[in-house]
Amino acid sequence: MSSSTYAIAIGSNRWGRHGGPVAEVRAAVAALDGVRAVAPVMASAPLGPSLRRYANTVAIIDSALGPAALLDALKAIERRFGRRRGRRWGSRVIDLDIILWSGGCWRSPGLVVPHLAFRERAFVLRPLAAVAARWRDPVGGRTMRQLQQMVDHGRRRA
Ligand code: A4P
Ligand code: MG
Repeated sequence: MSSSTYAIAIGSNRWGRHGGPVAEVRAAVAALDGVRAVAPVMASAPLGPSLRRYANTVAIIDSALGPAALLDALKAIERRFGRRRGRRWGSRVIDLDIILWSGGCWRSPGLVVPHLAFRERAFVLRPLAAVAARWRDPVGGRTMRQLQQMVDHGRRRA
């Protein structure tokens, strides 16, 4: 039974056993259950101290799991892909973040949904708007299209 829909952000900026970052991102999409839509894989400059460019996408999935159980499943995929715990924002083979949940807001130890930083991140909002343009942020009520335009507009003015 599928009871929830989620938007999952996927990022990679290291080679892994599947290949380069784009191949790792595609392999992570293939490892997810219940995929309904996948945005184009997009390249972006790293935000933070890492120097390696990222491949990013967003997948929309249906799942019977609640947010905490889904995070456990995503972390299991990260481990399978050989992700090592290291410096925050360090290079990584795969990073899977829960951005949105159809149930709205969630907060428990180790998990906050919507993801706290996604509204400032073009590398999340561009692919997200490509597959969920009309999904509304439960905090503030803006659509993903609006948030993406705000981030792109801010960047042009900066
Ligand atoms: N956590 C809390 N809320 C969530 C959520 N909604 N989804 C907790 C997933 N995890 C959530 O994350 C740290 C902890 O956050 C998790 O254990 C979980 O309990 P992590 O993935 O283990 O560590 P991290 O990735 O180093 O930290 P974080 O904060 O996830 O890093 P970010 O913010 O994801 O940044 N530049 C480009 N261009 N593209 C990128 O994809 N990614 C990052 C990583 C930096 N720069 C980037 C990109
Ligand atoms: Mg993460």
